[in-house]
Amino acid sequence: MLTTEGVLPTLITLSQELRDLDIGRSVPEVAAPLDPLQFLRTYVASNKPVLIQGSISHWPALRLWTNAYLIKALAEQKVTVASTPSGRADAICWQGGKPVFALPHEEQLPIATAFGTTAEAANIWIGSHRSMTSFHRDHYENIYAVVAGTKRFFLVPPCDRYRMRIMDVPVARYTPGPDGWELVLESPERKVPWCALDESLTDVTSHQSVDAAPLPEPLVVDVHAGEVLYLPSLWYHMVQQQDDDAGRVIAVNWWYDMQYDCKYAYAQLIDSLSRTCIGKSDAPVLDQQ
Ligand SMILES: O=C(O)CCC(=O)C(=O)O
Repeated sequence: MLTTEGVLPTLITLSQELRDLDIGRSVPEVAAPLDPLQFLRTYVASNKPVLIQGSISHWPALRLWTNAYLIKALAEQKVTVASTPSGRADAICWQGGKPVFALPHEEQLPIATAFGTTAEAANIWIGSHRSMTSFHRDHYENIYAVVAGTKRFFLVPPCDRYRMRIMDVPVARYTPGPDGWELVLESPERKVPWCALDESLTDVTSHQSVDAAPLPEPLVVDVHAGEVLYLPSLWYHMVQQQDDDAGRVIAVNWWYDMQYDCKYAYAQLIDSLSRTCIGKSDAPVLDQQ
C-alpha cells in the first residue's frame, strides 16, 4: 500500500524512469523541414521538447534587425517596457523580510511591434544578459525562435512538480521611489503560486538546495540565433541569455493553447500527489533574508 511517506520516493522513481524510458537527458535536435504530422506525433502529442535547425534561416529578421533598423522601423510604435533593478521580473524577491512575487515596473515607450497571428499570443522578447526568466510553466505549446544572441533554457518535465518549490506568495510591483526601486505590495493582497527555485536550484526563500541526488538534472539547451525550440506545454522552464555582438538578445515566439487531454489530467494527478508529500518544505519560510 502507498503511504504518504512513500509518495515522494515514488515520484522520484517516476522522474528517473521517465527520463530512462521516454524523455532522455538532453533535448534532441532535428533539421528542417519537419513533416507537420511527424512533429505533432513525435513531439507535441508526446510532450517532448525539440530543437529545430534551419527552419528560420530564410527570415530577413536574422540579418535586418540591427539596432539602427529596429529604431527606425519601430519609431512610431509603442511597447510595454518592463524594468526591475535585478533583471528578475515575475520572480520571487524579498520585501520587508518576506518573499513576494515581484512584477516589473511597466512603461509604454515608443519602440516595439506586435504580430497579427492565429496563435493565442505572439511575443517579441528584446533584452540582454542582465535579464532572466525564473522557473515557471505555461498552458501553452511554445514555438520559440531566436533572432539575435543565445537563450539558455533549463527544462524540467511536468512529472518533477514535487521538486519545484511552488508556493503561494503575495504580489508586489517594482516602483521607482525617491531612494531607488521599491517593491510595493498589491492592495488588496493577491497571492500567486510560483516556483521559488533560482538558477542554482536553490530555494530562494529557505536557501536550501534541491539539486541533491537522487533528483535528476534539468535538461539544458542553448538556442542560438536562427534556431527554434519547441517547448511543450506544462514543462517548467527558466531562461538565461547571452548577448550578440551588439549587446542584445532578440527572440520571437508563439503560444498555442494546449489540448486539455490525458497529459493534462496526469499532470493534475502529479500536482495533487506532490502537494501531499511536500508539506512543510514547500511552504515559504517567512521572516528570513
Ligand atoms: O524568453 C524568455 O526569457 C522567457 C520565455 C518564456 O518564459 C516563455 O515563452 O514562456
